[in-house]
Amino acid sequence: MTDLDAVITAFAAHLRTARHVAVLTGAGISAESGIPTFRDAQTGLWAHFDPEELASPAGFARNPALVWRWYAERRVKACAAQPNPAHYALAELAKHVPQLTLITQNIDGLHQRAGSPHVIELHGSLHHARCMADGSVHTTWDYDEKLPRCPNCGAMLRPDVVWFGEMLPRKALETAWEAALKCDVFMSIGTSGVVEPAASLPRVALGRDAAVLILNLEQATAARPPLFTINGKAGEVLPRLVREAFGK
Ligand code: BV8
Repeated sequence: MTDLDAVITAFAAHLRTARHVAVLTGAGISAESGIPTFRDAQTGLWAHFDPEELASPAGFARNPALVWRWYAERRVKACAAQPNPAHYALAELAKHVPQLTLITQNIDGLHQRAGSPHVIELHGSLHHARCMADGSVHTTWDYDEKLPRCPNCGAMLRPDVVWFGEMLPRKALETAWEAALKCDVFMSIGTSGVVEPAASLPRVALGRDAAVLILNLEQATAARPPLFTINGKAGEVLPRLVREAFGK
């Protein structure tokens, strides 16, 4: 039995008896859908832009057309992408545990398309734009001189995402924090765990003695239960984990 087999067997046992599973996902869960991770996204035209520069109020104020072009391209990629087995495994897992809270840092909407019923989007969505004047949120918009305009008042729209330096949606963050405090099993999938306050969620769960799995491609650190680490692809590991736990 390999280390991976042992961790999957051990963590599957926690899933089988879980009362409340909380899951935090990052860009890595969408990588196998062909969507570059946040830091890998800087290729081609974007190679010489710092994502934190583009994903910031100052970056948008400086060059709204450039930032809109970046989000428009990412939106096209997200719409063309398909959920991968990792997204579907989490949708399947929700059918087998009493309570599952799915929290994502991603803005691509792939969890919803995989059938996950309630998705907490901590950092907003590529598929929404917000009016900078009246705060209305839109799922379709027209461009005027390369900039989307509010159909209500004509003011400029901005991507309805959380930029660096901006507060997260209060309800989303409260729900995520409460899930990390109350869950008995926590999974962190495909995130480098750099961006706060999302990055603190696994630590909050661990502090409450939840069983915690960190699954990404980073060099797995030595871990002792209730902390488990797997260095592996979410699209391969998650389906195995759900099958091991529930035979599905
Ligand atoms: C805020 C939306 C109050 C836009 C994003 C302490 C407390 C609070 C705030 C801070 C703090 N310290 C610093 C801050 C400020 C800042 C921050 O955290 N900065 C970092 C750089 C240190 N936080 C904020 O500004 C937040 N606001 O807290 O407001 C405040 C403000 C200022 C100062 C104090 C308090 C707002 C943060 C939200 C920013 N918006 N996204 C957009 O997408 O365009 S962040 C964006 O980057 C993502 O949403 C995500 O959160 C993050 C990227 O992280 P990952 O998803 O992890 O992706 P990454 O590429 O890094 O890693 C991919 C991972 O996947 C890797 O681990 C890889 O191994 C793995 N992987 C790859 N392939 C696979 C895989 N794993 C499995 N399978 C695979 N196939």
